[in-house]
Amino acid sequence: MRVDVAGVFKTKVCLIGEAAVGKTSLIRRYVENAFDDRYVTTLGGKVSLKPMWLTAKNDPSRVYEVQISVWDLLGERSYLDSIHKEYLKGSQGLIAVCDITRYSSFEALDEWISAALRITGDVPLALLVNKIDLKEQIICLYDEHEPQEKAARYRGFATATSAKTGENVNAAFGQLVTEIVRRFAAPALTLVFEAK
Ligand code: G3D
Ligand code: MG
Repeated sequence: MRVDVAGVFKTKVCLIGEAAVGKTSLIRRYVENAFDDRYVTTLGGKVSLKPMWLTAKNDPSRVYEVQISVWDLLGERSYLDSIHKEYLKGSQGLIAVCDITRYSSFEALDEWISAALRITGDVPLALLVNKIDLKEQIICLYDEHEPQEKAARYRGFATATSAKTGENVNAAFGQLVTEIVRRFAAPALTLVFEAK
């Protein structure tokens, strides 16, 4: 089968959420497929690039290349009004991250998400409950439907991830980017993503 790259889409995705929830680790896992236990505080915005390919479901010979720039932000809410505004501008998708071991980081996401959406406008959203590898070690678990309910309020989806094991990381980024392409570039297409 001949596969044509029918188009190249460029898109910007920003990660938001409290400090130490795993934003930088998720990006490393997604972009480099690596996990580093050394704590590296993000001192500014860092941009990582990752290509992805989407195939039209009804016509697998049509392949779309998506160039994603993933922006890593400071984990401080107090920066939301100043520094983050510049980073969030032009973002076509948001990844809101919380930590399964810290319920407060989940509660804080309402503030993060609504502030970010004010800057980006209505864009697709992924809510990631990260550090799912620690699920067995904690007592206070999230109510099963809570993340999905919160995400739905912003017309997004929720999923559990682990930057440490890689569980669901590619799938979450893939689903978000698929929705971005569907919303902004190819609304008539049904697309399935292939992680490469
Ligand atoms: P941030 O960018 O949101 O501030 P980091 O968060 O990516 O810097 O991660 C903060 C801490 O959480 C780091 O550990 C990191 O290794 C850890 N971490 C990130 N993702 C996961 C995960 O999925 N599972 C587990 N078990 N740990 C994770 P330290 O110990 O350096 O604070
Ligand atoms: Mg960081």
